[in-house]
Amino acid sequence: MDILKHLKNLRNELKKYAYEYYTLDQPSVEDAYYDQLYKELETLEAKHPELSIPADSPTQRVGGVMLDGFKKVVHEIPLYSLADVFNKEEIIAFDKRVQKTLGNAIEYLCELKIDGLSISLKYIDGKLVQAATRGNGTVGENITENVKTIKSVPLMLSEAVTVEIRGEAYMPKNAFTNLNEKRIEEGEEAFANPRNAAAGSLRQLDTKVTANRNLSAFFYNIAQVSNFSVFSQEEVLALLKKWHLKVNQQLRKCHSVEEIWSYIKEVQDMRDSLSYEIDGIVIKVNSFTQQKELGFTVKAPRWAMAYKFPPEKVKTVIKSVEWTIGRTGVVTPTANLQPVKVSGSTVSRATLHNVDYIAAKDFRLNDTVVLYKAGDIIPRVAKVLLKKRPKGSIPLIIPTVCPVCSSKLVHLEEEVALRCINPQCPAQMKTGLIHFVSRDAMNIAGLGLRIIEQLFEKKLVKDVADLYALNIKCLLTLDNIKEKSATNLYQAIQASKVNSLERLLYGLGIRHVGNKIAKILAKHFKNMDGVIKATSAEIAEIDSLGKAVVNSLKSYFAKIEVQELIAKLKNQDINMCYLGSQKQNLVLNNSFFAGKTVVLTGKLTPNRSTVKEKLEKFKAKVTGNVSKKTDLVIAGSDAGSKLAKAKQLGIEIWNEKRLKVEINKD
Ligand code: 1X8
Repeated sequence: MDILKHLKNLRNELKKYAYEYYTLDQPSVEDAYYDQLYKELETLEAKHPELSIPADSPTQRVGGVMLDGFKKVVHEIPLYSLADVFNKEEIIAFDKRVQKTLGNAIEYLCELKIDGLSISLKYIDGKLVQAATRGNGTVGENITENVKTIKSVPLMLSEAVTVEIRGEAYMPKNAFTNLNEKRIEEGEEAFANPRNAAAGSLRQLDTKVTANRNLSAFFYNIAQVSNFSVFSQEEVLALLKKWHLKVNQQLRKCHSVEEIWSYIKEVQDMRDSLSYEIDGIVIKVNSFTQQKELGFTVKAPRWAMAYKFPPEKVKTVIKSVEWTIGRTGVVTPTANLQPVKVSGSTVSRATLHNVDYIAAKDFRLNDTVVLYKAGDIIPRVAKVLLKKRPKGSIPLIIPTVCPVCSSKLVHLEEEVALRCINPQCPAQMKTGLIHFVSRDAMNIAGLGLRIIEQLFEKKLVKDVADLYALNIKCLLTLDNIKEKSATNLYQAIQASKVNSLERLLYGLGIRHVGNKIAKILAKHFKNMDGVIKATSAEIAEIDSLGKAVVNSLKSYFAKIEVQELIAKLKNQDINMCYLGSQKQNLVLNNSFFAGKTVVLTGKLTPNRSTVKEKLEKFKAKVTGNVSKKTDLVIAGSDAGSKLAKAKQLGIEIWNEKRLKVEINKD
C-alpha cells in the first residue's frame, strides 16, 4: 500500500482509539492493540524522515519542547469566578434571588466542580493554537506546549470552528498517587494534592515532564458563546462534546433546591469512586436568556454558584491567643495552634473571629479543638472537644483596652466586633496608611512598613493627608534614609497627588469599597463631591452596587473626622476628579513635574507665561512667590530676590538649560 495512505490510516485509527480512551472513557480496543499500532506508526515515521510528521500526529504528544519561560496572555473575555456557598440555606437564598428576578420555574443545570486549575484554549479553524492558565482572570500564562501533551485535549476539533473554550485541567487520582510515590522514592517532596500537582505539571519548562504527568481536562464553557447557535448551558456542553472535547457527563437538570440538594447528596456518596477529585458542584441557570437577565456583580455571575463540600477536619491544641488591631479598629483574636496538617498544608494560626464567637464556643488555652479550612483556604477553628479539656482551665480573658493605644474598647451598635474607636490609635492609622499607599490605591512606591512606623513614632504623620506635607528634609530625619531615597520617596508622594479619583476612594479604606467598586463610583460621579453628595438612591441605582456599599458610603462620609480629612486632602491639592483612561493624562500625571509647586523668576525664553503654560501641561502648579511649599525654582537671567530666598530656604534651583533637558525627558 502507498506509505502516505498507510500513515494516514494509522494516525486516524490511533486518534479514534485515543479519543475513545482519553475523552469518552470508553475504549473499543485492548490497550495492547493500541500500543502495537502506536509502535508501528513510530517506527514508520522514523523510517521515513523525508515525510514530514503532521503536528497532530499521535506521536507528537510526548512533549520535548523546552520553554524559556511563560509569556503573559491577556484574556479578551475574562474568566469569571464563582460565588462559593457552603450549605443548603445559602442555596435557598441563591434560588430566592434568582426567582425574584426571573419569577418561578427556573431550570438549573448542576455540574461537578473539578478540583484542578482553569484553563482557556483557543482554536482557529478547528486547530489548537493557544492554551493559557486562568491567572487572575484577565491575564494568565501561555502554556500551549504543555497543554498539547494532554491526551484528552484535541489538537484538532471535529469541526473547523474558531472558538475560545474554558475548562479545568486536572490530575487523575491514580496519576497523583503514582507521581507522589515516585517522588518520595526519589527523595523529592510530594505534592499536597492533585490540584497542586496539576498546576506544577502544567508550569514545566520541559514539556516532556508535563507529558509524563498524565493530566486530563474537562471543558464546560465557550467564551464568545453568541457566535454559536446555542441558547443554554446544556446546549454548550452538547456542542463541546460534538467538537470532541471532553465534557463531564455527571450532570443533572434541577427545578428546585430540593432536587439540587438530593443531587449534592448523591454526588457526595459517589465522590470517592470518581477517578478525579472534585470539591463541590456548580449550579447554573440553564437558559442564556435568563442568565443575561440576571447579569453579573463586580465579582461573579448572578446566575451561577459553587457549592463547596464540607472540608477535612483535624484536631489540634490552642497554645495561646493574640489580639491584633486592624485598619478599621476592629480587635481580632488569633489562636496560635500546635502545627497540624489539614487540606494540604500545615496550619499553626487561625482566627477566632470575635468575642462572641469565643464566648459561644468557649475556647480556652490548651483546649483540643477541631480545625478545618473554609473554602479549603482559610483555617478555622470549629469547636472544642470538651472531653479533652485540661482540669482547672478558665475562660479566655477578653481585653478591655486596645493592645496598642490602651484606650477603652467598645462594641458599636449591634456589632459583635470589639473596636478601638480612638481615631488617633497608631495601629489603625498605620494599617490605614499601608493600605493608602498600596499599589492599587495611591501607589506610592518606597513607603514600606519600617518607614511608616518611624513616621508615626516621630509624629511626622497622623493621618494620610500628613504624607503630603512631608518634605525631603523631614524624610532625611528617618533612620536608614539617604538623600537619594528621600528624594525618590518625596517625588513618589507628590506624583500621587494627581492620581485619578478611584485610587483615592479605594485608598481611604471605606468598608465594602474595593478597587473595582471605587472605579465604578469614580466613573459615575466624576469627582469626590459627587460621591459625597450622592443620595442613597442615586448610589443604589448603579448596577452592581449593593446595599452594603450604599450604607457604608453614607455612614463613612457622615463622619466629621472624615469630612475634615477630605478638606485637609483638598488643601494639599490632592486630585479629587476621575481622570478616565486618557493616556495623555496618564503620561502627564507621571511626569517629573506632576504635583510639584514651581516658581519662575528672571527672564525666560520666549517668556514666562509660555513656560508657565508648558509646566502646567505637565501638571505642575506654578505659583508667584517662593515659600517653604515651593518644590522648585526656575531661574532665568537677572533673577533677583526670589532666587535669593530660594537659596536661603534650600529649595532646588534650575537654570533654563536644565529645564529644557528635563522637559524633553518627560
Ligand atoms: C470552575 C469550575 C467550573 C465547572 C467545573 N469545575 C470547575 N472547577 C463547571 O462549570 N462545570 S465553572 C468554574 C468557574 O466558573 N470558575
